[in-house]
Amino acid sequence: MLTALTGVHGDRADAITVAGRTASYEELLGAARAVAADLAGGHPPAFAVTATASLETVAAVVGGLLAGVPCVPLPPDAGPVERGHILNDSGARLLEVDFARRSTATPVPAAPVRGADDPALILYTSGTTGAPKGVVLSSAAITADLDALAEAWQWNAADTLVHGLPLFHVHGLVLGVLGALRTGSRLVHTGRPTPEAYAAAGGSLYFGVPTVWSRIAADPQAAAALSGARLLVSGSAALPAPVFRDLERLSGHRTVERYGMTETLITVSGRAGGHLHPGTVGTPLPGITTRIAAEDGAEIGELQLTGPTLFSGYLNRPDATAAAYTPDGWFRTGDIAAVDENDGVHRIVGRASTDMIKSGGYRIGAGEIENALLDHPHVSEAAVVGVPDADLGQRIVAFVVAQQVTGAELTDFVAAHLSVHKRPREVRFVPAIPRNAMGKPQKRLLLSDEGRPRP
Ligand code: MCA
Ligand code: AMP
Repeated sequence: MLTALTGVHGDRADAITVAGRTASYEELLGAARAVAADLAGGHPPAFAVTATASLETVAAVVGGLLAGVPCVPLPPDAGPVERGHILNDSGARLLEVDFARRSTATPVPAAPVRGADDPALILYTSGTTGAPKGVVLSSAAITADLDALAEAWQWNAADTLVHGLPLFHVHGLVLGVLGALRTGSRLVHTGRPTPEAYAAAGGSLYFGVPTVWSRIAADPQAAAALSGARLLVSGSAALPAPVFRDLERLSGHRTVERYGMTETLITVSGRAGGHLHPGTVGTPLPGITTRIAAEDGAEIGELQLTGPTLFSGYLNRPDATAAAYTPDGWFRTGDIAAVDENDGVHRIVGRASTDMIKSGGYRIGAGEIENALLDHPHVSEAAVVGVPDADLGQRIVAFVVAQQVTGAELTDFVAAHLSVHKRPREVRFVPAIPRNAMGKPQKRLLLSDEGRPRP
C-alpha cells in the first residue's frame, strides 16, 4: 500500500505536511518503524491512536500497516462514552506516538506482514440505532479502492493533494493519507479545512466535503485561488447544484463528485476529463458492480453493490454483518439511487432511513444521540432528526421531554459524552413524543412537509 515509502518516487524533504509540520518519506518511515517495533513486541489484536490532524497520527497508521496490527483511529474529541465503547469493543491498546523517535530497524516488508485480507484499519461508524460499529477494512480492499481512484482521477506522483479533513474516517484517512502514500503525491493537510487554508496551499488535487466546498464557494477569493488546480473532488454527502455552479464560475472547475461509504470505500465516481453534471456521482469504479433494487418497474430504489473494495465485516457483530447483505450477496447501502439508462451515471436521491443523519459529512445515527440524551437524569423522552441546513447539509435537532434543564446544557452534555460533531444544533422541548400504537416514535409528525421542525 505504501509505494511512496519504498523509494520508487525518490525522497523529498516536503513529502508530507500536516497542520504546518513537514516531513520527508524517510522521516515518516523512521517514525512509523518505531511504532511498528512497539507493536511487534506485544501482538495486540488492535491498537488505538488519538487521531488528531498530526504527523503522529500518520506515523501510527503507517506503523500499524508495517507491523500488520490493525489501527483504530479515535476521534480526538470523543467523550468518555464514545471512547470507552470503541476501546472496549475493539480491545485496542492506546498508543502514544512521538514523531521524533525514529527507528531504522524494521525494513519495509516486500509483502504485508500478514495477508492482504487481514484487517488493516477498524473505523467506527454509526448505524441508525445503538452504539457505533467497528468497520473492518483489509489492505486488499484499501489498495483496490486507491488504485481504482488513481485511475479515475489520473492521480499520480506529480500531484500535490490538499485537504483538511479529519483523520479518523475514510475520506481524510484512507483517501487523504493512504491515497497520497500509494500514488506518491505530495500531501498538504491544512489542519482545518478552511477556505483560506485551501486557497494558500497551492495544490493540484483538492478533497472536501460539501460543507467545505460551499464555504469556499461563498468566498470568491478563495475559490478563484483554486483555478490553477487540476481537479476538485467532493464527497461524503451530496454536493448542492448551486455550489457546483458557483465553484465553476469562480474557479473554472467542474467538481468531480464521488460516492462511498465506510463499509464499501468509494465505489462510484466522476472521471477526470469526463462529463460532470451537478447532482450526479458518476459511474462505478473498475471492479464494482451496482444494481438498483426497485419495486416493480420503479426507476429509483436502494443502491446495492459488490466488488473488491468491500469491508470484511463489523467487528464482533456477525448479526449486523449478515443483515447488511441481501440473500444473494449484494451489499445494501441504504441509499436510494437512480441510474441513467444511457450513460450509466448514478444519482443519489436520498436515504432509506431518516434515522441516519449526514451533518457536515459526518454520519450520525439518531439512536446514538437519543440514547445519550436519555442518559441525562432530567430527560424522559427523546427523538432526534436531521433537518435541511444550508451549511451542514443536515443539522441535528433533538426533540425532548425534559424538566429543569436548558437546551444549551443538553447540547453540551452530548458534545461531552459522545463528540462535538454529534451535538444537537437545536433542542426543542415538547410535552410528549408522538408515538404509534406500538409505541414507536412518529418523528415525521414533529416536522413540517419540508422536513423542518414544526413551529
Ligand atoms: C461548539 N463547539 C463546541 C460546542 N459548541 N465544543 C464543545 N461543546 C459544544 N457545545 C466548538 C468546538 O470546540 C470546535 O471548536 C467547533 O465548535 C466545531 O464546530 P463545528 O460547527 O462542529 O465545526 P465546523 O467547523 O462547522 O465543521 C464543519 C466541517 C466538519 C469542518 C466541515 O463538519 C468536518 O470536518 N467534516 C468532515 C467530516 C468527514 O470527514 N466525513 C467523512 C466520513 P474548534 O474549532 O476550536 O475545535 S467518510 C465518508 O463519508 C465516506 C467514506 C465518503 O464518501 O467520504
Ligand atoms: P460514511 O459511512 O460516513 O462514510 O457515510 C456514507 C454515506 O454518505 C453514504 O451511505 C451516503 O448516504 C453518503 N454519501 C457519501 N458520498 C455521497 C455523495 N457523493 N452524495 C450523496 N451522499 C453521499
